[in-house]
Amino acid sequence: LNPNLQSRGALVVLEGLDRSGKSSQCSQLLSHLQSIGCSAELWRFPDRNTAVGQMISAYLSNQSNLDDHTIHLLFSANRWEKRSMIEEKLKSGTTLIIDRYSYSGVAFSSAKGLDFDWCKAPEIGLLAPDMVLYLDISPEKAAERGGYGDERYERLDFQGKVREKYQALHDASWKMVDACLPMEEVQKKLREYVLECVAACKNGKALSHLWS
Ligand code: FDM
Ligand code: MG
Repeated sequence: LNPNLQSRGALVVLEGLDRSGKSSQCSQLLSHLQSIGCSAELWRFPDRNTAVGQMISAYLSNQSNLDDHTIHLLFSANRWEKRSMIEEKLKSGTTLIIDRYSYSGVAFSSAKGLDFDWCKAPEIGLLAPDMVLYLDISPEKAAERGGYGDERYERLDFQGKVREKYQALHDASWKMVDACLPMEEVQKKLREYVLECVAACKNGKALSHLWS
């Protein structure tokens, strides 16, 4: 172990379409990490608890209407308002599992027709995840899982567009997991990836920033 390298928690992001199983997989991951004595927390974006988050929540539940650019920037602001807390957590040695991050921001807004690079711009400088785990599912299969709720974006045709945008965003650092595998198998794969990532961060892997 190089003594100049700082040991820290890992920033792990789960992404995927609605009904891909992200939220259940995230909570199982959290329990697993905690059960093996790893300090970990589960966060999600949007974080609906802040003032900005409440505006986002009202928009998603169709209680308010906002210009597409405006809501995009609010989603981004919701990450910026948590940026320093994320950094503190990681530096204190806590691993963060985050349900959605900047990739959702870009995929959902650009799927509405906003310019892809314009959507990426406000995310520049946020902490880059150490690992992105993408739960891959077709919108048709996702819809079979008991259907969508009635929030904005929970429509089959729109989810198809979001998936295309996710495909344009993903790079070699993403781990693609087939979300149609049995839940336990998905969880097993996720655990392997996450443990690998936690170990790398413990051994001094440096934090980086978007978009890297
Ligand atoms: N969403 C989520 C966005 O459009 N932009 C973002 O930056 C984020 C984080 O919000 F439809 C969308 C994705 C989803 C909706 O998310 C609410 P949850 O995970 O379903 O609560
Ligand atoms: Mg949802």
